[in-house]
Amino acid sequence: MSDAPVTEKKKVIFSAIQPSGTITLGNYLGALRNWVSLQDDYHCLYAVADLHAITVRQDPKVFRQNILEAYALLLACGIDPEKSPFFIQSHVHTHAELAWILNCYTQFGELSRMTQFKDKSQKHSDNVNAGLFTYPSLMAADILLYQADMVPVGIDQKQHLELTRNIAERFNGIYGKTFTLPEPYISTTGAKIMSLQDPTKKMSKSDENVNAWVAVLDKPDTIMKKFKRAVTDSEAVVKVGEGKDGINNLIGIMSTVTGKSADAIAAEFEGKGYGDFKTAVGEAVIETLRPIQERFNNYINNKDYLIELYRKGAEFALRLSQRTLDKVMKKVGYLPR
Ligand code: ATP
Ligand code: LTN
Repeated sequence: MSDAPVTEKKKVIFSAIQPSGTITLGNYLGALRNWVSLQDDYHCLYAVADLHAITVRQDPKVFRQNILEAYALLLACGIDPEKSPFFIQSHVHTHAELAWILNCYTQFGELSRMTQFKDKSQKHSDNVNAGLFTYPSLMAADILLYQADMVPVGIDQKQHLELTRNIAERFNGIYGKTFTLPEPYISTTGAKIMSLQDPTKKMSKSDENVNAWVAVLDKPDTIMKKFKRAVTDSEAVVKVGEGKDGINNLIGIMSTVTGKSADAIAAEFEGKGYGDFKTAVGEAVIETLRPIQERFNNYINNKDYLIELYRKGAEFALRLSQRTLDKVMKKVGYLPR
């Protein structure tokens, strides 16, 4: 529990994740793990960002299942809906409404500079749609609707958060204080887990090479195989170093899951080969994910319970976010309903 004085108002945290396929170890260590640990000390709200996910084409049947699985998996990771309202973005209509308004306070030039837009429009060059371009205004709406103070994300989302602040400042500048300016919350370990096959690139669930990522729901022997195949270097020394991206990444993963420092890990594996080290990392990851996988299997087989939870979450989120939307609409000059 927080040791902050009881009179001090708890800060608000908001974050979301796209249900665009398997949730990876990168998502877990970079973002989800922090979502869980922040729940006691802050007012947290979390969402499955399914509106964002259709910026890339989705098969309806698979998509429906992915949304439910993402919801169940986040619960399994430790999101506690009693403490943190937890909902599905498309169930709360204020998100799309505020996103439209914020689009009109976001510049074309700002959106053009977003690295994620540049990367994704290259990757999906046959479908560079307007949603992919205005993705950050919807993300800004998600955050600003709840007057969030902090947003736990991996480092790749920092640029979107800076844009969110700029949009909020611009709006506040024109209409007076309306939005809280959010800060990114990026942990020092696990903020950027790299691909196991090309450790100069981030581990990404949309990577076509399945050996590049570990899914939170991968079976133990699959996880072990993927770690054993991880690309390293020819030096055979377990120690952080320049030009050792593969080993640096494995040490980073080991350190994040065990809480040991990189130096302690290097000392433990001094004189041992990469084979031993990879096996140890694989085992540590398997043990971290095992209880999550067990809980996931329980949740996903209890659909009625999931529906009850996400409905409650959406009701709460709508009530809270409507206050901000009403305020915004009044300031812009819309007539009251
Ligand atoms: P995609 O591969 O489709 O871009 P993604 O794996 O990046 O998807 P998102 O839903 O965009 O997944 O991200 C969810 C959260 O996980 C974000 O906070 C993001 O910063 C974090 N995250 C994603 N990949 C990593 C990674 N490799 N290391 C650390 N954090 C990550
Ligand atoms: N763009 C984010 C997912 C996301 C998000 C948000 C994260 C959508 N809305 C609001 C934090 C706050 C991503 O991780 N790719």
